[in-house]
Amino acid sequence: MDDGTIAAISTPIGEGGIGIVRLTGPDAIDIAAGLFRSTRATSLRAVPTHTLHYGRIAVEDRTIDEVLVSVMRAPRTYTREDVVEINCHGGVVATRAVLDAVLAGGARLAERGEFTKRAFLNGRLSLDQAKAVLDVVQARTVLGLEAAVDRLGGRFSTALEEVRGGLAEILADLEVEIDYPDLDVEIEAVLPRIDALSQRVDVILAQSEQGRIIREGLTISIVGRPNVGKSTLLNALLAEDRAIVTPIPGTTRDTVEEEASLGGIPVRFVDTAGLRETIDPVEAEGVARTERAIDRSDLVLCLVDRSEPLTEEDRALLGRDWGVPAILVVNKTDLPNRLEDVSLDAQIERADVSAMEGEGIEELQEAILQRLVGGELPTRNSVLLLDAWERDLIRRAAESLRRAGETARAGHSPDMIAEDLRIAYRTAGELQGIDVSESILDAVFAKFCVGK
Ligand SMILES: Nc1nc2c(ncn2[C@@H]2O[C@H](COP(=O)(O)OP(=O)(O)OP(=O)(O)O)[C@@H](O)[C@H]2O)c(=O)[nH]1
Ligand SMILES: [Mg+2]
Repeated sequence: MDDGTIAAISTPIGEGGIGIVRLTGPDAIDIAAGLFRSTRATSLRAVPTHTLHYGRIAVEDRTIDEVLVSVMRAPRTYTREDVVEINCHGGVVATRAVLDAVLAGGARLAERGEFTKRAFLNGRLSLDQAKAVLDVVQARTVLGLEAAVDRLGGRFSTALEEVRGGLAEILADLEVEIDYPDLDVEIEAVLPRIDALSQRVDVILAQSEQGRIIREGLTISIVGRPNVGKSTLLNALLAEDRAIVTPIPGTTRDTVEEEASLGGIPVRFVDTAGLRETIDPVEAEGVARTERAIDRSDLVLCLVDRSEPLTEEDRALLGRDWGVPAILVVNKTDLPNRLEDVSLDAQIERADVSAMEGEGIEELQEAILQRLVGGELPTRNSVLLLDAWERDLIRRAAESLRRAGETARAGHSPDMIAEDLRIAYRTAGELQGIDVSESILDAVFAKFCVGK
């Protein structure tokens, strides 16, 4: 590992209240001290740890910015190295100039996630926790944030530790049986223990599936012929005046997307251009985009207007196979019903709303959740945020445990039972970050932004 001193701007690029240049490494304090000027006599090199100092950053006699500098000495820091944070006035130019001065002073520009990577390599964070840091930063809903904070607190590693510990105990008993068959260890007694662990891992797997939804979110498209009220419905679902609404058919030309939290799940609602045959090239492109939006949706809201009889276009939509769950939304309940008595029910679920008046919107939201997560709303305790690699390993561990249970039930030898248990044990170890390869580490930290 390159353990020189690194620096980066840790706040978002742009104008803000403050901009922070962060340094970590053996020369962090030295470099900052060389640039720091204050009316006090003490140098930053001599100040106590975890203290804040007011002054200026200057190169030779040219002042770059007025700053507050915090000095934190190893090991009680994020990276376990010496850390200095220079709080600048928020402008882009000033913050960049301070960073340039720090780099000229001997620091190297940090790579993505390098601060957190050092925290991991120096034993301050487990790999699991380092990943949780990323989830905290990228949380899209309050629930996502809570789940990430729980992971940071060690919820996943504790669960893994229990599983791995349980496996080690069973394996130890089986080894005795293998080595000393005469001792006659009760194989039957091992089976319920394997089953209990197997169930435990299945729960982790189910929780990670809910976690996947929380992390990645869901996409819902609102489709229908022109003028049925799609944009009005988008605005009602978002409780915000997001899309343009007019009485003119063909108002929405491009897809309009906005994210909202639905029961803690980040949901991206896509309002689309009304589906119809058209010769207008702009509208035609809009219709093509609608089709692409449908393709990447987890659910489709298929809208009709009840104040007019169904048109051919409506019927075509209603007869369509969406390939994903769909809900028929009958809009404009505030107007008289002119839909002839067609069997709208078919197989498709129905919700009646007045998007304009906000009537029936809550019921629609419930119907959506019912379709997407079976009404089982994810809660803080029911979600585990894992990435695809981790979910895959958990799936494999679950599979090995199931096989071990079957082998034991079939009365096979302790040797054969132990084989599958060993696989599960190794998999759990891999998940705990024991023996992770450099390439996996790089992949993890490359997802971070520079300065984190
Ligand atoms: N009375 C009543 N009018 C509605 C309702 N929802 C939408 N409208 C009206 O219907 C017209 C069309 O609404 P939009 O939301 O623009 O319809 P759209 O489906 O997005 O139309 P395009 O973008 O052209 O495809 C507007 O005049 C809305 O005010 C409703 O629930 N009740
Ligand atoms: Mg519209």
